[in-house]
Amino acid sequence: MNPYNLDTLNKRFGLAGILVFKIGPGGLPVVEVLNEQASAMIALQGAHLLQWSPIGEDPVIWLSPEAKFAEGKSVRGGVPVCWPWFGPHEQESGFPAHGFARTVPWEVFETNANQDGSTSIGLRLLQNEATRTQWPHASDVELYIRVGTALELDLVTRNNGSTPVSIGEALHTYFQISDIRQASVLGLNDLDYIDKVDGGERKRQEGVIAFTGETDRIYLDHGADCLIHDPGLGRRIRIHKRGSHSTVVWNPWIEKAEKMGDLGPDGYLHMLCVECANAADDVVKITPGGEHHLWMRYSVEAL
Ligand code: TA6
Repeated sequence: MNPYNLDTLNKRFGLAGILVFKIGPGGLPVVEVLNEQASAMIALQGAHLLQWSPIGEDPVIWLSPEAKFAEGKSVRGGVPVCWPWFGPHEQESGFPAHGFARTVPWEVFETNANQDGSTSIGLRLLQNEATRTQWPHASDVELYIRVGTALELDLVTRNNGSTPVSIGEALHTYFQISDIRQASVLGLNDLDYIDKVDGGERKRQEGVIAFTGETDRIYLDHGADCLIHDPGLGRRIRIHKRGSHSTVVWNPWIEKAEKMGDLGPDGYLHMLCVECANAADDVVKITPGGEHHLWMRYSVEAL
């Protein structure tokens, strides 16, 4: 069922010359933003940011050339919202990996043309029988997106129930890079991480992260900035965050990418996931009536 009426959405939330609702890839409704600072595209399904490019800058967010767009299916690339768990569900193997948030409809409840020239959009997950079956807790989840020279995302979970709830979450961002073999990630040295490529072994990061094969790590107890260094594009992407205690670093490399089948030829070379998360040991407990913010800002710096 498609809960979106584009005419109504444009009447209520459209911003003339800046923000418009339209049919996007695969027939999925999207909101397109073009302001004086940047352009972006967000699918209403999953509140899934698909594209973000500051004016004059190469795209910062990677979207697979072979991404599939279909109702109820996750999209390869962009910023998938992983909620209310990260990875496989602890008890129910039949529940979707990374939770259901990224594959269900979200509704827009506010848009703003901000004084500083950026544009904000607020989206809320539309709960239904399926989501309540998988997540039988009185809660709301909203995503606030601010599109400008920097990109800000704020994933807000509210516990409306009478008992504490624990959530795992991530903004599973695919960053566009020139060549994974030249890229590196700074800011995670001396941290413990779970190495999912090596049976979940716990290890300690020494120095910068370089990439020579499949890499799938959950860095724990990390709240500081990290940087993606991309000499090929002559830039580094700064990831500044609050409310996130884990950082996930993932590149599938050649074999895994081929098995996944939706990264496109050599797609693995041009993408790198660095995800602000609360995963593994870092799941978040929210008290009754409380709320939790997973907030981050991406910005681009010349080398
Ligand atoms: O965040 C890294 C990861 O958990 C990898 O293990 C890999 O499964 C990736 O997410 C992609 O997951 P998806 O369900 O989007 O195919």
